Amino acid sequence: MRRYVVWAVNLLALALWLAVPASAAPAKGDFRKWLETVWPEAQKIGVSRATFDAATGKLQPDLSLPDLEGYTSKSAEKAQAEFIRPAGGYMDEKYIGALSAAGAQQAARYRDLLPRIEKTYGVPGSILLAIFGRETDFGGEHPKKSVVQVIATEAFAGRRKQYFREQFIWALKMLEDGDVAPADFTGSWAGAFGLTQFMPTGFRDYAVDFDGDGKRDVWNSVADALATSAVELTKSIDRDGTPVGWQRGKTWGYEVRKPRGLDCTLGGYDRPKSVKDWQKLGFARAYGKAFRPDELDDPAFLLLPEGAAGPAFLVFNNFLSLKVYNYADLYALFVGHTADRIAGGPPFEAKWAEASHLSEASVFDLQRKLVTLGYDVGKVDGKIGWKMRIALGDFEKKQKLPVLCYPSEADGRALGKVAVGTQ
Ligand SMILES: [Ca+2]
Repeated sequence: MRRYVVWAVNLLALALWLAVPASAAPAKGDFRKWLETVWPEAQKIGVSRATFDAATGKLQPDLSLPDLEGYTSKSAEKAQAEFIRPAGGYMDEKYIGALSAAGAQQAARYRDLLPRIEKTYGVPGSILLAIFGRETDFGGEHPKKSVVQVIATEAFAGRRKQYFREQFIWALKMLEDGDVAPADFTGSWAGAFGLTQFMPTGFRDYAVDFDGDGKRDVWNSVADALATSAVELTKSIDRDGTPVGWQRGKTWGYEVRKPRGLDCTLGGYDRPKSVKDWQKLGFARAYGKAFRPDELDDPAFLLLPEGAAGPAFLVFNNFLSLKVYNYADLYALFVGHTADRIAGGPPFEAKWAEASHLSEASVFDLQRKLVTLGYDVGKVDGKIGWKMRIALGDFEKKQKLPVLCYPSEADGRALGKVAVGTQ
């Protein structure tokens, strides 16, 4: 949730602002009353009344934030849908190439630090640099939103109130403990802060003082921030409760060449096979490289971001660890691939198909129709995740359509007559 493409967010904020009727704003008095309901919870974890008052005395919600409840309209939803980029767009070669070149310079700059972090936590420097580059352009970006204000606003009027309420009390605890001075407590519009972007509970659970100056400073110390990211990766737990912490010495995955006549419904996180078994099905590594002998028996998942078209990947436990950091497949893939590039690896061998320019609204519509027919599409969220791809592939097989595991016009026509109940 905490990491988004900045341009999309700016446009979205603008679109929402244009679409918001001024009368929808909650009364200021409601916010004050709401703050007092948070006080007992803050007190319980050790926040003093003085810290609470100092942080909240003049606090007002920031109603310019995107996606607040009571602040969306049809036109805003439509505007948001237009900002969905196809996979190939996310994997822009120019951006990845530039980021990797800058990452290689950072690797030279931190050639003493990065091996020490890897020795301690098992996470390679190239992975941490890819995250560092992706999140804040290696510290070049300094998002200046007030973390307390953003998080309080989200807890008061956002769509994930409970989540942000917890973040809010832990943000207050950080002020109580002197982890950060109030004026320095700045971050992104999503409430994430520091060189590699943490939330308050992430800071609570993972922050380390790796440079040994007595302070856990994820804003100014590259050592502290990257080590904290490494700790977070080693402690990843999947949504279903499975520990998927980063495994020392293992890779995240590989781009692979697909066999002719590939059954794209083999792609998914509930159908692992050993690398050996994938090889038996005809999968081989891109560029004709060999798999590592010590990984041949490891469970691997087939990832097909664009279904039967576009590149294919076999990914391991460490990919799932990256996904906990940010649940989007494309984020994890971006980080894994950029890390390989920083370490001198080649670009993607296969071309991204840029298969879909579908809006989120039309994907949402297809999802609701597939659900009506009894398919499991995962979350009905307008995104083309792995369960949605498998559901489409199964549907396409049943309808004797080309099996693409990706939305096509033929799917749209075949699903066109399915009536779904209004919500
Ligand atoms: Ca430190």
